[in-house]
Formats: sequence, C-alpha cells, structure tokens
Amino acid sequence: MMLSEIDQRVQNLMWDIQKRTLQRMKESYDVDLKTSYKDLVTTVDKENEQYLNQQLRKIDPSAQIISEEGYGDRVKSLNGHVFIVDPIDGTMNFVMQHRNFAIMVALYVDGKPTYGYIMDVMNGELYHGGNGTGVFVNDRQINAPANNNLHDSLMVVNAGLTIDGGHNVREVERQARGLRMYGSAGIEMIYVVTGRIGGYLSYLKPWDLAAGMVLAKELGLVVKGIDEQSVDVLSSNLVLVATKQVTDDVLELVN
Ligand code: 2AM
Ligand code: CA
Ligand code: CA
Ligand code: CA
Repeated sequence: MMLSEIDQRVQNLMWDIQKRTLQRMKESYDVDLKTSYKDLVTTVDKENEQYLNQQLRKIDPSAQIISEEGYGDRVKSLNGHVFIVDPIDGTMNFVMQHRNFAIMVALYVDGKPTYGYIMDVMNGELYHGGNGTGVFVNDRQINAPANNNLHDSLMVVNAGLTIDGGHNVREVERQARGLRMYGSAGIEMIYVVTGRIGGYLSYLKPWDLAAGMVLAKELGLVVKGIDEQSVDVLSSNLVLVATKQVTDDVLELVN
C-alpha cells in the first residue's frame, strides 16, 4: 500500500477514535495509579490503545507498534514501518478537566519521521501531515510559524523541571515573554507547531514525542535533545521543540 493511502486511512481512524472517546466519556470508567498519585491510567487509555493497535494492524500488517500501555510490540529497532501510539495524552487532564488531552499516532519509516497525527479530542481538531505534504488542521493547511526569539516568545516548560529548577531552566523562564503549562505534550506540541508557543522543553517518552516531532520538522522547527543534541525517538530525553531562534537562545542558557 502507498504511504499516502496509509495516511488517509490513519486520518479516518483518528476521527473514529475521537468519536469513540467522546461517547465513552459519557459512561463510567476506572482510574488506576501507575507509579504514583500523579501518574494515572484509565480504562479508556487501555481500550483506546487496544482499538488503535488493532486497526493499525489492519491498515498496515507489516508494521510494528510502540505504545504506552502495553498492547504494542517489543520494538528494538526502527527498521521498516513503525507506528508510535499514545492512546490518551494528558490522562490527568482527561480525568480532572475533561479537556486538554490528545490522542497521538505517528508513522516512522526506517527511522524517518514520516506522518504525525495529534487529535485534540474536545475541540475536534486533527493536526496531521508530514512526508513533504505540509501540516494541516483538519483540511486547512497551516504555515510555518514566525522565527521568533526567546524574548518575544511564550515558553512551555515541563512542570517537574520548573519545580526543581534543573538545567538552569529558571533563566529560560525569566527571559521568555511568558511561561505556560497545559499538561499534555500533544496539546503543547500543537501550540508550538501553530506558533502560539515559541518553544517547549520537557522530558518526553517516544509516544509523547513521535507525532509532534513529525509535524514540527515538517514546518522547519527544531527538535533537539538537551543532553545528546540529536533526538532518538526510542529513548526518553529532555527535548526542546522550538523555533530556530528560540533554540539558539535556550541552548545558550540551559546546561
Ligand atoms: P500521558 O498523559 O500520556 O502520561 C503531563 O505533563 C504530560 O507529560 C502528558 O503529556 C503526559 O503524558 C506526559 N508524561 C510523561 N511521563 C509522565 C509521567 N511519568 N507522569 C505523568 N505524566 C507524564
Ligand atoms: Ca501515562
Ligand atoms: Ca503522553
Ligand atoms: Ca498516554
């Protein structure tokens, strides 16, 4: 199957899962703790992941799947087609706020960020694109954001990092035009891609990063690991997603 055909079918799947999730929110679901009271998983996370993985396997039977809640494959290399799935990103927001959460899927081909999908469920907005086709919100193509510097940009910095103040992030926050936190890597990535935020600094797992990295790169934004510089989507890193100017400014300050 052609990549463009896979893309169309995954877009349809993202609308399917959006409708299912809205419907599911009307019923009751269990909330469990994973590592602590700050780290939740619900029945809906698990159901979404099982459904997405099952449908993705129908779309592309040869693909491997990396996903957060344990229904994926044990993927050791990015050879061939690899889907990376976050069935609910911002589970805490899903439980506490019933908004500001996303569903994310990405397709990597031989390690290359190829297609990204971020569904803002409550706003009914699918941010998608890649593979040289541009980035779209539903059917509307969006432009690359202006190359603003730190002084002229709002920044998102991961809450844990802000609290402990590591890597000299307080200086980044001081110099930025303002600081924001939304509690969903997917929503925060959407904000960088649309230029509402100049840069996003956070510890990200593969499923937090994969889709946003495709969209950010497609628009010429920079995705960089603070420690290793180049980002490996498979390993958990402190990652900066930002305009070129914000990247230069932040890299001068963080350590
Ligand atoms: P999640 O909801 O899919 O777990 C919250 O600040 C953001 O960080 C969310 O995008 C959340 O994704 C992500 N995150 C990654 N690891 C986390 C953890 N151990 N605990 C809470 N949120 C985490
Ligand atoms: Ca989680
Ligand atoms: Ca996540
Ligand atoms: Ca998740």
